[in-house]
Amino acid sequence: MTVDLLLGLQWGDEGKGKIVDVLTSNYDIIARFQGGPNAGHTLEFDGIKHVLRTIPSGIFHKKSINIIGNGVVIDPVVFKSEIDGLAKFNLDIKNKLIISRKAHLILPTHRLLDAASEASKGKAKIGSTLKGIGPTYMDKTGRNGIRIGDIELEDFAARYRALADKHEAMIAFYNVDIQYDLPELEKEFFEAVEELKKLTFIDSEEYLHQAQKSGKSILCEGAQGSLLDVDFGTYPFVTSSNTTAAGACTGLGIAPNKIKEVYGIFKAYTTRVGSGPFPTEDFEDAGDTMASVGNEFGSVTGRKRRCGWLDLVALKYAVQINGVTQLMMMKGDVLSGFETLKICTSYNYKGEIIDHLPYNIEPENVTPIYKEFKGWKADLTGMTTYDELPIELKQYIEFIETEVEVPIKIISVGPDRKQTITK
Ligand code: 2SA
Ligand code: MG
Repeated sequence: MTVDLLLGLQWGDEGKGKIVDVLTSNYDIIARFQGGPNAGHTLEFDGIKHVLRTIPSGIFHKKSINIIGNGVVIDPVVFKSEIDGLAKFNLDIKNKLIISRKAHLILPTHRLLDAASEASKGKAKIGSTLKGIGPTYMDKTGRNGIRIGDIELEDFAARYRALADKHEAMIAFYNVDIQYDLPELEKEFFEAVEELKKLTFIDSEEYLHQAQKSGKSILCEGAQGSLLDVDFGTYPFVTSSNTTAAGACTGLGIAPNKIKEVYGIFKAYTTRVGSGPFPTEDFEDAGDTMASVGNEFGSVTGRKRRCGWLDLVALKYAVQINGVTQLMMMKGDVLSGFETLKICTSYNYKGEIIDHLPYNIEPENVTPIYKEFKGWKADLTGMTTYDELPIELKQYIEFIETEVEVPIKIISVGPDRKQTITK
């Protein structure tokens, strides 16, 4: 029996989808534990590129069962389009994908509330993906939410109406200009709910408990990144779930002492999409080069991602909170061609040099302090072994390992499954 956990250590988009896909053949079950259609997990194989939103990244492997846990929020409309998009792959969705009855539903009015809340904030907006994530988790913790299991109840429509009516009053309260046609959105919603009903609903905590007892291996798949965690991220510029290791326990019903390996995924540099502080953000050529070479655009919203150097202060913080046991470094290939590379090793925080993440990392408080590294010219994308990598990249990797005190076990040198080097 094994339960391992994989999560992003930065602000999301570290490449989790690719690594789950690479690791999937080692696991019987892949389980998502938080987030929802704000996630965009990109997988590339056999010349195909596919973005998954709510569905776990093990769906393309013949063997694995994919679970959407209680901690996830599901929008039936997005979900239906995801299922439709998978039709051409002839996957046995009905048997390979199962959903927790305790997962919460995103209603059309949750999306509208998200838009109204963002519009009301003006310049201070969070930069939400506007998928209704925040309002849905608010209803969950406020004990007003509707869950997947409720779809099976006779009074589902009445429960829906009561909550949607309340949301409409709240939208009016925001007093912002939001245009919408609710009957049209509801038509689409209820049609999608009918499609959702064709899938398998389970009590996933019990399923996972039995799976563990019968010796099955489980990989828990995180979404977004540790710095977007509602407790430990750069609040309020965060998402509304626990993206860190503890989220896997609450989002699946897996006990903490059952988790063995914690795989921490990070990019060789840093990106962030949406608002909020980002100490190592680069506004010069380096940032632009990372964005264009790394194709740094949101896989859900298409937004350009902000780019900058690797931040070891933030990385150490994430490693510590998650108890990371193995690191995986993505997109090293994007750094090929830089004369000099930089890694932030500490912060000047209000005049004091610190190497931990303080309460407030707004730019007026924090100036990053960098160590420089010699760059390399070689194209890494065809390399298959650690030995082949340029000495300068090895020095970069080994510096990170020494500082963070966790080994880097996988180095990704391109988006395809095959472009993955094991160390
Ligand atoms: P939300 O939608 O309310 O959870 O947004 C709150 C903040 O969390 C950020 N966030 C993300 N950051 C990076 N990647 C995410 N997923 C998509 C992707 C994003 C996209 O994989 O590319 O396509 O733009 C993601 N989801 C949420 C968000 O930017 C806010 O800062
Ligand atoms: Mg993504």
